[in-house]
Amino acid sequence: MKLAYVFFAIAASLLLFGCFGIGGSPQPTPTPTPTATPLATPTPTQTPRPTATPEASLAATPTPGSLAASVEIMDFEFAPDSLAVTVGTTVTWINMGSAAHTVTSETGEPLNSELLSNGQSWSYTFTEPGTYTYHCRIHRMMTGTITVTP
Ligand SMILES: [Cu+2]
Repeated sequence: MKLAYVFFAIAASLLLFGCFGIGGSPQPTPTPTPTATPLATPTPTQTPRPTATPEASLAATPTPGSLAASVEIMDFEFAPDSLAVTVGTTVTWINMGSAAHTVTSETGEPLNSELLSNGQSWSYTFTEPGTYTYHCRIHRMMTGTITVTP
């Protein structure tokens, strides 16, 4: 009777132990795998609206201080013989011909170069609007006009 009791006790403890071993030891509860947060759906890229091309920029106004123009003196003409510039423009005449020439205004006007031989140049900066006609002192048929606008 006593033996049976011991046996029972052992069996019971084994059973308990076994129970404990199998189901007792708390299995680590699986940490819930974080559900992948859905990637932010890419916002559709805005289709670039065509930028309005500024039409005014086509007519670029020359920067003050860098106004320059030139006239070539040929044998026997000014090229171009008619030139339009804005106030503040410096016009340079360059003698490309073999003969000597001048840039000379009609009486009372400011253009009055010395005699320019081949390769020499002469410049004048126009500060007043107006129409400036000129000629070559040596060859009176050589004429030119500079029109200066504000
Ligand atoms: Cu001349």
